[in-house]
Amino acid sequence: MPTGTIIRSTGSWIDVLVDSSVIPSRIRGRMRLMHGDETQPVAVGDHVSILVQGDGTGLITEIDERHNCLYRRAAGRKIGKRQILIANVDYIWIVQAAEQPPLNPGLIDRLLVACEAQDIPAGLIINKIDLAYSQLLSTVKKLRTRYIQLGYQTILTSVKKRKKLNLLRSRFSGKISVLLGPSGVGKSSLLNSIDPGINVPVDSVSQKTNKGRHTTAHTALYPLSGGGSVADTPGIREFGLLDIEPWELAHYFPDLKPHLDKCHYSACTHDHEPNCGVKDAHGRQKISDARYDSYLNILHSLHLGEADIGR
Ligand SMILES: Nc1nc2c(ncn2[C@@H]2O[C@H](COP(=O)(O)OP(=O)(O)O)[C@@H](O)[C@H]2O)c(=O)[nH]1
Ligand SMILES: [Mg+2]
Ligand SMILES: [Zn+2]
Repeated sequence: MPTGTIIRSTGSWIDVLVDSSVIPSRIRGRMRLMHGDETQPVAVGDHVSILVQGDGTGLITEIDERHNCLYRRAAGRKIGKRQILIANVDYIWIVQAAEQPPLNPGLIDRLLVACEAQDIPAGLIINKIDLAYSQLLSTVKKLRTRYIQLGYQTILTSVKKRKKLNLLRSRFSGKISVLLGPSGVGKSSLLNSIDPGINVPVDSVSQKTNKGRHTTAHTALYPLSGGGSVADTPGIREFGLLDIEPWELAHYFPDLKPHLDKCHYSACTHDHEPNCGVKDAHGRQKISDARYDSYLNILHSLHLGEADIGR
């Protein structure tokens, strides 16, 4: 039975890459019911077995165990369930624009927590660096320094001026990488410009709202000509975290973690508790205000539970 990787899932069809051909597939009825806490039975990146039928379409009969996956808390009709964005990945790049749309450090930190909690290595791309002058440029550079100090690779790119695209291409090589971030930051443009074999539709940022229109509707995994593949994802507007207890959260902040053993209470949430190593380190400026604020924001949203919208 052929085995392959899911490279796109649009609702009605699931595209499975087998060797070098794409087989539009469906999932066996029985399997559709077997996904418990998850919003859907399969995700892009899943390794599957298929039966090829007379008309050339496939029937997915088996899904291999995932070695990791990135997920968020579903909103809407399936609220509270696990929405898997992608499975079996090596590296997640959180993508921001220096401007249009504006930088959102709170979202960066939230996404980094998800990557840490799911044990997936992550880095940061700040694109549209061509739009950053004087004040903004120094903000961007400070941000870069902050994340590099935390141990996250951070690359400032420009598709327009072709800055650091070769570096990015070399980072993607041989790995399964993901581009994750808000709509309009240039994820699809980056992919198109690092590999001419990829042809993702790109839309312009609306002048009125400064927000990109939704051109990328579904996650898709693109094979790279030099080996490896990159997933383009639809814009993330909110990202609700799941399966993280409040006392656990600081473990996913590399800058908070070294101070945890100085807290008096073992279940300290580093918020209101006395004798707290984290608050003490923040007071001594060992932890930046921005990161401590992000921590408190995320902590509060974990306390909100079902009412959290993930912003
Ligand atoms: N000035 C500038 N514009 C860019 C850059 N990269 C992408 N854009 C523009 O930003 C808009 C959104 O790009 P797109 O790739 O669709 O963003 P996505 O929603 O993250 O996939 C498009 O109009 C692109 O031409 C860049 O480096 N500099
Ligand atoms: Mg896009
Ligand atoms: Zn504490």
